[in-house]
Order: sequence, then structure tokens, then C-alpha cells
Amino acid sequence: MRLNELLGIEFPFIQGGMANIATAEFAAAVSNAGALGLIGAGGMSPEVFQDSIRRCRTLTEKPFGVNIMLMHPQVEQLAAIAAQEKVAVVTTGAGDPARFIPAWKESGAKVFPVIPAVALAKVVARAGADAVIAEGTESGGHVGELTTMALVPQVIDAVSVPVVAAGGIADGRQAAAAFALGACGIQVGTCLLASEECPIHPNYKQAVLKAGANDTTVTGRSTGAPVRVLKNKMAREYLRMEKKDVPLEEMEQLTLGSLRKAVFDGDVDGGSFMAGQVAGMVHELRPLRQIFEELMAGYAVVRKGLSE
Ligand code: TUI
Repeated sequence: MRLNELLGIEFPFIQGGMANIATAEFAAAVSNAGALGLIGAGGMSPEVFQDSIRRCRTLTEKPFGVNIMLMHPQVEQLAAIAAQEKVAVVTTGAGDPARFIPAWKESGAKVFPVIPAVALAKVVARAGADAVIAEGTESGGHVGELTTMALVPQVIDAVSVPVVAAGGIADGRQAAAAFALGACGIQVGTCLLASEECPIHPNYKQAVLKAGANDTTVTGRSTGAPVRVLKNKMAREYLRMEKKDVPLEEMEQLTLGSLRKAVFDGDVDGGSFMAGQVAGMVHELRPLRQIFEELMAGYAVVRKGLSE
């Protein structure tokens, strides 16, 4: 079954959880545009998270979900709020959500963990996940090792739940490839950064729009939290410090708040501009609705071409 049928939405697309970016307003805008919007709990206090869920309900009548970033220091509280508020869909990132799955399911939520590896897909499927989002290393933010092309079919072979493909998908050709691999739907993040509705600083949008194919890099490989960002002064400084084995605390000082500096201040030198490898093919600022329609239309063109 396609993801849109599974969730009762128009398009088979889910928005990425994007900490500090995916506000109630943005999630509602994505849902109103026909995909599944998510409130990203990363960077939110439990109070702000709860308010955001309630506000989102006033902004859309369509289904929406939340993303719980599992490295969040108050993850237990965030997880409890998601259950209390009876959100329709919970996605997770940056960890193993197995211990939270029973409570979420009891609340009626559909649970879609984002996983970067086959082993974790098996763990969460066994723990009761309704689907998994297999996210390749092309994506922005916290990444695993495998590419979407290698990961998605191996996850599909390993679990019996539906699989959503994520990482490296920004146009109809890539959407067609994801469906060809057997995915039931697609999660997009980077291409939504360049939407009119996305609430990031204009400098962040410009940085994505002008990025080329080789303009992302992965920081934090040596510290165990690899994060794909646009290359800038901050990223270069971080990579230099990693090579020199600078103490972790000093490196954390550097990254502390750097995503917020990118999102809210548009700090071109000091911000962490998380973005996927497809930033190099996102050249136009579009309304969300147009992004989703063009993904579907592009997919239809590719399908027709393949069947000729
Ligand atoms: O989570 C994401 N993407 C993210 S989270 C994020 S916020 C952040 N900021 C700085 C450092 C770290 C996070 C920005 N982007 N995608 C899903 C994802 N999950 N990617 C990788 C993982 C992952 C990694 C290791 C999931 C589980 C895991 O295993 C650890 C375990 O506990 O088994």
C-alpha cells in the first residue's frame, strides 16, 4: 500500500523532522499542501513541544505528526507528550526508539522510526514499528554510512513492514528510483528548505539555493555524531579540530547552538547549515504545494518513459 493511502493524505511524501526548523506552522503548511507535516521536537523544550502540537491542530485539519530526536536531553518527557496528545504519527531520529514504541502505539499513533542501518530496522520492526524510514547518508543532518540506493532494498528484504525512502530525493527521477527500489513513500527535507513557507533565515535558503553538488561535508565522524552540513567556515574549523584530536568539550563549544545560529541568525560563518547532497540541485524557491506537485509530475514522466 502506498504511504498516502496508509496515512489518508494526498501525496506519498513525509517531511523530515528538521530540528529548530519544523515548527507547528511549517508542519501545518506541509500537511495543508498534501504531504505529512511533522513538528520537529529537536531543539524544543517539552512545554514548547506540547504547545506546538496544540497550535498545529488549529492550523490544519489534515493529519500531521511529530519527530522525536532521541538524543534530546528531555526525550522521556517529549515521548510522553507525544502519547498524551495522541498525535497521528511519530517518527524518530538519532537513536533506537524501541522502549517508547508500546506507549505510542497504545495512544493510537503510527510509529515510523528513521533508521540508517539494516540492524536497527530489524530491532524497531520487532518492537512494533508500523513502518520504517530508511535514510541514506546523502541526507542532511545526522547521517549513517549507507547510501539510499544500497540501504533501501536491504531494509526491504530484512523487514516485513512498509519502507519509506529518505536521503537524496529532490525530484521526480529520484522519486521514481525510490519507488523502483520498493519504497512505499518518500521523506524529503532539503528540497523543503527552499520553500516559501520554510521559516529559516533567508541566508540559509540562499546557501541551499547556491550550493553545488560537492558543497556538503560530514562533520563529527570522529566524535560519533556525523552530521552533514553545507561547507562553510564553521564546518572547516570543525574538521580541522577533529584531525587534531581537540578535546570533545572544546568541539562541543564550537557546535553548541550552531544550528540555531544558522536557522535563526543566518550566521553564514558560524552556523551549521544542515543540508543533504541534493542541495546542489535545488535552485528555485517554490511554494510547498508546487514542490510536491512537481515531484509527482516528474515521477509520472519517468514512469511513462520506462514503460515505453
Ligand atoms: O536523526 C536524523 N537526523 C538528524 S537528528 C539532528 S539533531 C542533531 N544535531 C547534532 C548532532 C546530532 C543530532 C539532525 N539531523 N536522522 C535519522 C538518523 N538516525 N540518522 C542516523 C540515525 C541514527 C544513528 C545511530 C539512528 C540510530 C543510531 O544508533 C544508535 C543506537 O542507539 O542504536
